[in-house]
Amino acid sequence: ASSSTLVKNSTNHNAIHQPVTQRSILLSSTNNYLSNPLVTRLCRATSTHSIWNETALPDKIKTLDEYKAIYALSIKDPNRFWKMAAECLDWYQFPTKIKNTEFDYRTSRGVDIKWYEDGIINVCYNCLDRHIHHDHSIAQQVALIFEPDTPTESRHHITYAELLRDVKKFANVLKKHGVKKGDRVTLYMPMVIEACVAMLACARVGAVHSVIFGGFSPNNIAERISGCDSTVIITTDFGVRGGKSSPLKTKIDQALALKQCSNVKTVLVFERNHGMTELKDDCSHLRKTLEWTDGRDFWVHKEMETVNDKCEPERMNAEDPLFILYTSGSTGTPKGIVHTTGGYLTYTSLTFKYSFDYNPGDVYMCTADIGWITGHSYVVYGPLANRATTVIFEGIPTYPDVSRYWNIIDKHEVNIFYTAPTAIRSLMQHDDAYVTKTNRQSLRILGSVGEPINPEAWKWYHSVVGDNRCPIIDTWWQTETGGIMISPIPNAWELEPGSATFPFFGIQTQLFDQTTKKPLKPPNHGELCIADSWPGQARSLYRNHERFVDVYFKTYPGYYFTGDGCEIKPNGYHWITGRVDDVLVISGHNIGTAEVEAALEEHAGVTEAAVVGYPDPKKNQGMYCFVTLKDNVKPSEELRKELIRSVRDSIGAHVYPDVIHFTSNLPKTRSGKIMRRILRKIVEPDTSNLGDTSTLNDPTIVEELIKNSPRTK
Ligand code: 6R9
Repeated sequence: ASSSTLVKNSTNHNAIHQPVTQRSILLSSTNNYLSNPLVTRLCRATSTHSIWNETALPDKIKTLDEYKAIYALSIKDPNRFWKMAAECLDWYQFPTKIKNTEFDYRTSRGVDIKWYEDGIINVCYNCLDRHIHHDHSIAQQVALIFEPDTPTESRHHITYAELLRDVKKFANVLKKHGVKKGDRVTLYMPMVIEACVAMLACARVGAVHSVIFGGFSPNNIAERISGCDSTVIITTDFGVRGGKSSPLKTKIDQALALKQCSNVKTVLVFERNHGMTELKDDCSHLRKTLEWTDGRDFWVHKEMETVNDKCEPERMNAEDPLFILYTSGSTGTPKGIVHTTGGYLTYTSLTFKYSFDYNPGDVYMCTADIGWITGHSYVVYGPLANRATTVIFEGIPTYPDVSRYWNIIDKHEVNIFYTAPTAIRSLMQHDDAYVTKTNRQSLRILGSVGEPINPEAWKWYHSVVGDNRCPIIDTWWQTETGGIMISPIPNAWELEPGSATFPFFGIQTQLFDQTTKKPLKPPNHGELCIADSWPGQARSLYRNHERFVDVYFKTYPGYYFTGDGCEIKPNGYHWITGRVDDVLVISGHNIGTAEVEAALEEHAGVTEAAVVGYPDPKKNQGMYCFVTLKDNVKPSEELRKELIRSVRDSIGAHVYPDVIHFTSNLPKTRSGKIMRRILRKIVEPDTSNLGDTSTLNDPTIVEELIKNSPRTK
């Protein structure tokens, strides 16, 4: 079959779209969407005339009213809404069934999620071929801009045509090594263009990729390879970050030496930045030290010479798995989150388009590593599906100095920049001049993801980085949700520092009381659940549907449980208050640790704070605050008192930090999340079994904290 048989789905299938006014949506609706107070409020506030034509989704969401109108429709008639969303992609066969989902584990069907189930589509085709197919001039548009760890003058740009050619050739290399539709392929790659090539090539041939973050150790790698029975590994010889090289291929060798990985037949090794001879550090001196297993290990650049550049995309069912991604950090064995094809691409594509207000020609940069979900959804799939130009950054924000991000923004004239609060907090502790000496006039939109962004960091990001000009798009979502769930739409409504504002189309938030397990009507604060399915959500855990149901669907039957706390204010704005296991109950008061952290971080001397509880016979729990200070600030008794005072001033007199522990660093996962699980154990104190600390950025910090904690003395 040739790709020319693909249909561009516009209005050429059966549905007759009746123009429906908002009033008629409101009045004619009999289903329970109206019982959702948020929806009711949104509908009531909406004008009575239709503000969009309702036959196709608009290119942009410009106003709150427009959002409200579309949101109301997306909840009232998800089949219609998500059909229109799917029309933004090209399908070999457009689905006749849109939504077919069950969240209630107590039913005979059980938890079961299917979207577009009879649709046939290929993700790689939609990210690459499609754009060129519809407009030949796109072939010459830059798809990826590579920014190497060492900021050299040289630019490495790759166009859509070049990326497609490389992907097709590499897809043929995969086929040559026996990779077939449905096979699992593990990627262990740094942030280089070749990582995108490898992911897209898997998608092209229908293989299921499992990307492991480049910082993981051989034991963790082995666990993740055997967990999904990968027989083919894709890696690079080396990765370079912050001026240091890391021997990725050697770590794979060590992982494969472990018994559980004996099924691996093939290791495909990219040369770091093959052919980029102008790079100062091309690792050629290290290459000589590599061990090589003949018959198992292959250089990709040599394999690429043996294949041609013709490769038809595999026709995939919408519900065929696209990738597995192991989630980081918490207890137990890692969870292999499974995402599928049609719904995932529809969702990441639409959220990218609206949340970042992407315009053709914009340069977009997301600093997340492709080893995390943000790298999957908003470095690779979402941007490419929208024909974006994306900067792939190999390095770290502090190398060669703390101006690096802002220099990259100037160098490539980045318009949309998406990063994490942990990076913002680490950069804001240095002199503002590191930012202000750069131009940054190209910036239009600033995004945030990964943790609650405290108002201090939000304001710094907004005023210092964005010159008070760029909206801060605080996007709340999870590996399990596939894409952005709660986020502002740029310039469509007012922002409040620290609030992710409103749910995306089709997302029905519902709060519950942690103790009574009863639903709560906003305005309120409770545990955040999602009432109905959306196309981007994970379908299961790899070969462990039972655990999937246990973790996400048992706490509140009929709902997806996020594990996060949320406050919905009277104006409908959503404030994520952190993981619900981070709520402290002190003398009958519920206190969100994120709130206390934000209060501490408002103090001019503080860089970052992490607050956990410990058992206290009188108050139920005591409050323990780990605090890191700015370069020039010294810990003192005076400062301790000041911090306690500012917490009480900011939240209330009932909130009293019992311990302030000044430290040089905090235990974080490599994606930058503070591991509160470990901090909780330290202060309990229960340091005999700290669980898995191997995913920490700097495991030695744990010993130091134990040594200096008054609770372990
Ligand atoms: C995308 C990603 C998910 C958890 C999530 C929440 C926290 C992410 C946030 C946020 C507040 C935001 N989180 N974004 N909290 N505001 N904008 O990070 O996925 O690595 O699976 O983490 O991260 O606690 O539950 P993942």
